Amino acid sequence: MTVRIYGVARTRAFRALWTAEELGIAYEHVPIEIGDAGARAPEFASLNPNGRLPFIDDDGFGLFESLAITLYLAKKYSPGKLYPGTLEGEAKAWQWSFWAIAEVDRGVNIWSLHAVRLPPAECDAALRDEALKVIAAPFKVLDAAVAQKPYLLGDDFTVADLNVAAVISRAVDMELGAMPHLKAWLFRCLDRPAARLALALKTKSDRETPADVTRRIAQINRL
Ligand SMILES: N[C@@H](CCC(=O)N[C@@H](CS)C(=O)NCC(=O)O)C(=O)O
Repeated sequence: MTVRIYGVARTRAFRALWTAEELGIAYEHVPIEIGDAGARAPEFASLNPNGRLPFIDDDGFGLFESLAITLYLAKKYSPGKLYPGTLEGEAKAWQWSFWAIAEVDRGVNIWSLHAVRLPPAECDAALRDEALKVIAAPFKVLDAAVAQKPYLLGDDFTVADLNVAAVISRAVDMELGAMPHLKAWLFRCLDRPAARLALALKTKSDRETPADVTRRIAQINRL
């Protein structure tokens, strides 16, 4: 039985791909694009009626929302290891996951589009600066959280780290000198063999994304 992961690696599908690599499970990557020719095509409506990426099909069980997917896979395939084994550990993994989505996901995406991914002439400096302002306070919180320990929950890498590091993975291109603990932690997470494999897919897919698709990403997602 194979988990099918839908979505080009450039998208939030990266989060699911990294998790699958971390778990060492057999999976099939279906690198469909955003939009009408991909995730919004009628055949995918039952898997994700939102028409967004990623979603998975685990032996007939469909799931959308990237961090619900990573938490589900970690709990199913690595309880007590990648997925914390205690109630409190589980709650902390949820805490950091919801935090990442609510506090930094959109800001990092806006920054990355208007600092790195759009053609330079189309980058909006005001949007980029506003995004940096929005993420400044939560980034300080994260910096403090990993100042005294290697990972968010303590000595071991867990799905809490994977989720937060995956959400802010594009922050590797930011100037992070003022947040040395966050920077060291982020690079530690992204240097894991499983992360490197998933990042290679993402980098390849970034390179293969034409400028008009990047423009569409900014438009569709109002970034
Ligand atoms: N909260 C969702 C967001 C999903 C999302 O916005 N995905 C983007 C790609 S990274 C997408 O599919 N955008 C195209 C669209 O909305 O049509 C998650 O984390 O899975």
